[in-house]
Amino acid sequence: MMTYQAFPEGFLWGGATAANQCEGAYDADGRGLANVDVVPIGKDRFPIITGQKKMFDFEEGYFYPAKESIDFYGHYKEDIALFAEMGFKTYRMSIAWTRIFPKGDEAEPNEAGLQFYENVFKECRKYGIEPLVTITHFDCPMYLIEHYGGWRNRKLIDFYEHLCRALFTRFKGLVHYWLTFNEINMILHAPFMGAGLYFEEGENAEEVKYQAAHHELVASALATKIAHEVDPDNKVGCMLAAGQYYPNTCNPDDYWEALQEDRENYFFIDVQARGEYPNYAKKKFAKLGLQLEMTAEDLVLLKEHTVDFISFSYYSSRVASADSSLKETTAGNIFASLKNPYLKSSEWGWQIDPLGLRITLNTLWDRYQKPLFIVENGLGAVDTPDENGYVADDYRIDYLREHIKTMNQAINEDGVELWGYTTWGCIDLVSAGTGEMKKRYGFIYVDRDNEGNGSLKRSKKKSFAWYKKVIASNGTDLD
Ligand code: P53
Repeated sequence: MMTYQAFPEGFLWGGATAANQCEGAYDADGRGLANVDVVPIGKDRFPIITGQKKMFDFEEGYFYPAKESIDFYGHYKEDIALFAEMGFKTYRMSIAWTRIFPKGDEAEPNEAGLQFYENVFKECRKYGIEPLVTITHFDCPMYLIEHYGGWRNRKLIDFYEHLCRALFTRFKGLVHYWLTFNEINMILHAPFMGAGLYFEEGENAEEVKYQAAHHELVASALATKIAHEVDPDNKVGCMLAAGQYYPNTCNPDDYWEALQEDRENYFFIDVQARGEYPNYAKKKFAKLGLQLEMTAEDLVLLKEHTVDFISFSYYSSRVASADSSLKETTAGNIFASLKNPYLKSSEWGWQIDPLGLRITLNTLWDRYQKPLFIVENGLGAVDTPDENGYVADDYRIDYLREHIKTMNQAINEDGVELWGYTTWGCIDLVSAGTGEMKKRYGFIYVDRDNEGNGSLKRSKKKSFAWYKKVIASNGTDLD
């Protein structure tokens, strides 16, 4: 057996999920409808999540996987017991906004919704699992989209503030780690899923997206302020869909292109971590002629309430080129990029690059000097259970092992400060990008298919025992 240097004491090992991808029970106990409920599986999904096709309610002839999902709502005790069996130190999950405020603009929260999350957090605490809570993971109440236009409207800041106050006061002492917006840069790539944005004919989509982004950035700063006021022990993080861009060649034009692409994503974190709009962004807005409304108070809020830590998802690195005639892109990813010939791909065409994680960790650390948290990483793959329902997912173990190795090097050889690691979809759940169940990430198999058939029975995959050992050895035993 090869042993590796240990991770720092208290390192937060765990797994991650999101409400809309696992809870189901979309209309239980007063819950309202959200954007993430009305995105079906199939060919219309992409135009809908990107805000080009309008679907504001369930329609005939479509299947909506989030309605039932894996019914975490009805299985949370069983599922958390399994996480505890693996030795999770933390569990990253998200709040369904519409369980707390079904329409989004009510004066009082829905008690049944608050009670559900209180039960979940208490269940975690029973096993010594620290909840890490994403306040919004792609969800926005449909009512706010239909009546206010989603995050393009400044009023959303108030509704979000209201949500945050309800959560911070009710869960004081039960939750200490909060993330304000999942993958905040997703607003540029999947604006309906990211921020409830739908574009009317002839609209300046860039302007709408950056105005909505400004509202989210201000809301994030406000949430940070309130979280600290309510409980000084609260730690608030931002969340980036990360993955370094590489230049396609050493041609300086390609390097410049890669830098520009990286900035498009880092822009959000630059504001959340440093507290101001970077010059390159101001110049870009001016060049594009974007008219963005920002108040003097907004800028003060941004400056005074930067995040405590930086969290991110990492699945792959990306490639940029100045040569626009190059067309060979990676398939199946909202962040389509050029293909990297040095890397292998997953069954969904996502390129696998463990060293890219070390590079991304170092870049973020060099840029911000704030503690980091990897809150998503993993391999989406087809699992085929044997006659006993067992999945021997060595491919997933290999993927995770190689990423944990470079994470270890980033900490122990490069000195990056990393608080924790939560693998994506620790229990199989619905894919955000495609709506499939077939694209599985979990240590726990869930019997359900793309059409919604299946018993929902949970069973442990081979990776379950493996991850348990990794956590028990604090990362020294990866065999
Ligand atoms: P799925 C694309 C690229 C990077 C992160 O994705 C992404 C996406 C969305 O497809 O989203 C995050 O399920 C997101 C999760 C999502 C996960 O990556 O498409 O935060 O909600 O499930 C994996 O395989």
